[in-house]
Amino acid sequence: MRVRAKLVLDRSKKLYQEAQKHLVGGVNSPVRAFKGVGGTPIFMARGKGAYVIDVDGNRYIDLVGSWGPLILGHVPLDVLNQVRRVLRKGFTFGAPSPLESELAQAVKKAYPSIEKIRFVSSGTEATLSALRLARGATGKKRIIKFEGCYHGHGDSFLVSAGSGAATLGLPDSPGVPEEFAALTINLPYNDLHAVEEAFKRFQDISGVIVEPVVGNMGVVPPKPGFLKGLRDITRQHQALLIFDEVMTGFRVAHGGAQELYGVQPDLTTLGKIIGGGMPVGAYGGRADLMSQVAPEGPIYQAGTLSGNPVAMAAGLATLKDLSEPKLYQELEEKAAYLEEGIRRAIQKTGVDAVYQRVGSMATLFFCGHGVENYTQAKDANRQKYAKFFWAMAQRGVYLPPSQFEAFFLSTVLTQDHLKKIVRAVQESLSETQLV
Ligand code: HOZ
Repeated sequence: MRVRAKLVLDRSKKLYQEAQKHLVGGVNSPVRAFKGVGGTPIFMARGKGAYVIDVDGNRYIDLVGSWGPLILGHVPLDVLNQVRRVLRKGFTFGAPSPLESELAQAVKKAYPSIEKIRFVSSGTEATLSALRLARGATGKKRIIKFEGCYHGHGDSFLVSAGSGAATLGLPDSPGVPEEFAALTINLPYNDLHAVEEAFKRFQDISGVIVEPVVGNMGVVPPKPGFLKGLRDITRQHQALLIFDEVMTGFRVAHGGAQELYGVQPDLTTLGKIIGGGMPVGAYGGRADLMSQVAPEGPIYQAGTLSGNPVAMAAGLATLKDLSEPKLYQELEEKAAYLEEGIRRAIQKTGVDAVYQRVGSMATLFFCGHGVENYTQAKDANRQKYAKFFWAMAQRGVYLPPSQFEAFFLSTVLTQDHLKKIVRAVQESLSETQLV
């Protein structure tokens, strides 16, 4: 693997200095400030296929993929063409347009639990709206979430939250009134007993929201029976089960985690891939629930840019490409090849690390044990991850700048890319060992 003598980031440094004068922390989303790995945030100039190229001209194999949406890599031709086609006709109408139903049908076909859907503009908007619906439909106030799961930045979810909140050590944000936080019951992931106990204790639980495979404390799979157990308990207590599949939707399988694990939730939230790189979110589920949303029902939610043709076109073109039957099998093979290489590298170097993967999402945790919940995730050595991150960047591989985020693989990774990544991991782990 060619190691750059020194990763030159002069332009990134200049741009970051300037950005800090105008943008909060120089960024528009906290993890991008690189507090999790130190150093200067890398400013990106463009992406092409499996690569992302920074403003100093350094080229990296991209394992972030804009945090998940870019499953087809950067600027896939089919998506570009569809976006170009609609752009000429108008960016947004604030009125119904034909592609909304087409995308709805494409999503419903892959997610039988979704009988009706509402498009919004971000994952955060989707989870907030799903929670309002759960409360409105059940007439109950409380919600169960799991420590280290991240469901966007809504008040009810910023309690023991993962992702950037975990990276910055701000899992409970100031500004969330304690009266709101009190309605969120936080439990350890993968702990069904805790869920049963909570339902015994509180009679007013509207639902359980869960990342069916966690991506936001790093990748943590559900233990066998966990999701099915949540399904049974919520049914028993007339509470709703909400799968937050913003990350896992069209990612861990075409039909998401609900297909992979064979558990049907009442409501699902989606985002990322269904917008093909454009800002999008969605919530959907049982028709009797969704029909309680305005204008069919009284539960209010609206959005100026919801269902805009550009996002719908990008999403549709992406889902069309993803409907190719062999694609997920091939992606799985690539991800498995990478996993094997990384596991070998861990063995060879003797570094205390574990690689956890579900489909094309994965995390290399720098700790000597498997991770099943947030307490265990927090054991990971973040200094080592930071060292590893920069060693990989030096070797032309761009990783998430935080231990508590996921690697996302894309379909355009070739055998050659994968070999390069494995070699970079082997060398970077050796360097990391010296920390
Ligand atoms: N919280 C996002 C990933 N889990 C990061 C979003 C971003 O910085 O773009």
